[in-house]
Amino acid sequence: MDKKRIDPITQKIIEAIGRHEEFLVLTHLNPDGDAVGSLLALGRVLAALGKSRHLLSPGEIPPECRFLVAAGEVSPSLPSVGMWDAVFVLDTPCSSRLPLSLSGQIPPCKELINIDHHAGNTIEGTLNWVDAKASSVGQMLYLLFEQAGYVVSPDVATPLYTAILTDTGSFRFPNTTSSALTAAAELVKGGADPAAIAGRVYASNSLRKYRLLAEALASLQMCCSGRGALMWVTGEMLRKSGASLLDTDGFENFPRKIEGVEVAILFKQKDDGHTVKVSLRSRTPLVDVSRVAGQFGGGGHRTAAGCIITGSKQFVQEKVLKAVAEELAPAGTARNSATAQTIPER
Ligand SMILES: [Mn+2]
Repeated sequence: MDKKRIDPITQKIIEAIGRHEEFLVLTHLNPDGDAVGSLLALGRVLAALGKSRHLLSPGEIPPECRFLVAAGEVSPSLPSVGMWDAVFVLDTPCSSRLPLSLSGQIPPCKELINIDHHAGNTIEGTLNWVDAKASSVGQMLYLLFEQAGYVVSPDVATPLYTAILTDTGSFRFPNTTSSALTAAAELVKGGADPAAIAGRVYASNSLRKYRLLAEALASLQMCCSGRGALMWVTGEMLRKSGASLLDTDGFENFPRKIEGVEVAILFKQKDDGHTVKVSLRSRTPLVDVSRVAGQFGGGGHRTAAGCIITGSKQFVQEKVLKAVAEELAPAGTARNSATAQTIPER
């Protein structure tokens, strides 16, 4: 990447930051490391620039990201501001993924700045920077700060590094590009400590999570003629282990890591026993699981997508397996995909 080239959209965002004073920063509900890391990093840069900023809580912060958040740094409520100067929406592909406290509405603002790496982003900002080739919004913000000449301090480098680390699945997913690694390396220079961050991110499990995992692993099975694998988390397992659906983060990696598996499916039944959240992962963009999720009103990326289906366990499993089998056909198309286009995972 040519560092001297100033991208017109990032230039416009830098100018918008310069001309406004009062910012609201939003990210998606059920936040992940990219959402939390990006929210905090942008908030801290705005603070360092002497700007007034409000970081709205996107909901419960997942355990692996809690170490990033300072007390009182994100707020569950929105102050009564008639008109914000600018609202940033980060890592959020559509308004239905906005924090629940907003009821799907972005508060009135002079400027809406949409920064995302989901290809199908439908947020209509006054400024839209959507880069589906970026590993994470954390990587995009790194570029923005770098182009603006902001000095990245360790308290900004740490959440940005965490964002890239988690959205690339610890630098293992197909979105682990040289620019993602370059950004990560520069953030390490800026004070992010990879070993310390990994220690916090990957050692944050609760005992109830392992109890739930033990139950769920017993349901693991192959499907789609050995090209798929599936796993269930049922309402009964949640009750038995005392865990919640928040504790299922990373469970999709178990079916996903079985040799020869091209599509991994994690079914998560809500406590009501009637609704199932389905997480789909594909090993390669040549098998497009967002198309499968789309059939049931969901969506996502080609290699990581999800949907919610109402119905019994058996009903939901049959529907999804049929759709996955259709996506997998013709046999063999997903193999030898070294030349496939890289698509961000999350
Ligand atoms: Mn992301």
